[in-house]
Amino acid sequence: MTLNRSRKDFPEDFLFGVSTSSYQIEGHRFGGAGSTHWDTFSATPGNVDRAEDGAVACDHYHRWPEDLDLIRDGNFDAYRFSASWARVLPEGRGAPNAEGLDFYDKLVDGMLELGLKPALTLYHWEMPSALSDKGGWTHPDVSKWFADYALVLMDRIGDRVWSTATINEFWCVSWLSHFLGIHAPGVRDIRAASRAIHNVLLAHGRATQAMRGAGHENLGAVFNLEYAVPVDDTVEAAHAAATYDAIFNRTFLGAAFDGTYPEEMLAGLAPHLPAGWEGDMATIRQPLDWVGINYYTRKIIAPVDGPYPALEEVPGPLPKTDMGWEIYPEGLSHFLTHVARTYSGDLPLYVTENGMAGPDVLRDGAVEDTDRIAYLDAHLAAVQDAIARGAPVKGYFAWSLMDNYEWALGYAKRFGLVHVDFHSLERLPKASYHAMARALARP
Ligand code: IFM
Repeated sequence: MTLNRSRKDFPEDFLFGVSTSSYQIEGHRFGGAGSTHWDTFSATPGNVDRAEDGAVACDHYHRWPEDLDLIRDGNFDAYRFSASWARVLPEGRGAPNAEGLDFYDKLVDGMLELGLKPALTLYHWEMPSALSDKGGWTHPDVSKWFADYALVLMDRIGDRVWSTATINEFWCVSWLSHFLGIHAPGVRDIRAASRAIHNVLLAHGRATQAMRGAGHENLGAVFNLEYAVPVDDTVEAAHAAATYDAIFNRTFLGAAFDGTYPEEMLAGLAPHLPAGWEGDMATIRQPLDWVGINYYTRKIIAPVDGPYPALEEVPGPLPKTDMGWEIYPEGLSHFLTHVARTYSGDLPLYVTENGMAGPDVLRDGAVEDTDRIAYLDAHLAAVQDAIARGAPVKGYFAWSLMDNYEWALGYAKRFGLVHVDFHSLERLPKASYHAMARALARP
């Protein structure tokens, strides 16, 4: 099976890449990295399926040359990777881990040698345990600690990375992890969640300011967006969906681009925000060079009786991925046009993550993941649609290069274009990888 579109259907300078993140692939036990809140969260029974952790993951720490070759041979232009705060600064502050800095240095040089653009993310969820012990994202000083970490890492590799994102997925860092308690640190508390929301945004602002001051360029941030659909046409359902949209999407986009929080978010969270939060909004709202959008699905939202936010997700009718997420490519073209019109204007937009977990089967030495090819094709068509409607979309990164640690769901959910055998750690390109490689081949 092939994709119905190829590189020639996109603008000349359009970039294609793949994404990964440090804890999900590197093997955190290697190379002197400090403990992170994912190490302790996963060691607590009931938090992660089969209590799996990222200690070995895909062993990218040792196998990175092979992984970069796969990216080059897939005809991709760029590699979106992340650095682990706890690998760079095992205690979160203070003395850097020389081996950790050397690792990212070699990795970036390795990408450049293969002609791949290094697209760095500073935080894809490895809060060092030493800082987590102090309250992590709820601590009033966490934004300063993060800005300091950003400068330590950028001082080493900032001269060679192509782009830098501060935070991956503000909503996951704050709401999913401190209100829903599904991700580390597994807190379920509205006050902690409100503080985490504000502090992770402030961390983005301060780090951006600090990096800009040090002369670093091409700075952005990555927002995960979900399309909220009211369950029916009642006023209550419309309000519930608007509240979901506010908490998931508009809180972070509004703060980063306009320096404001939406009314539906303040209605529930204002009493819990840190005192004097209004004074931080100008710092949060930093000029950016590009915007990253991670998009996977839509959610059907129903009102419920109960405390704020008084809503729940209900199953929808569309075909679903192995995550149980409905496949709704229209949401991607909606967000690409909506974000440009409402928030970011002419700034380049990148789809920094998009992909699906599938029921992949390795048979006779091959994985025929035709459902993934169809998913990628439909979402690339949505990108084309957004471009045709004037959205300045400049690139698309598939999630993910290879199967990896899917957080609280462990290793069972496979998002990769490349299959990983988690016993032998052998990599095997799936049909989707070959389809992308054919589509992206240059004449
Ligand atoms: O695996 C995650 C990634 O770490 C962040 N974005 C969503 C992906 C799939 O759940």
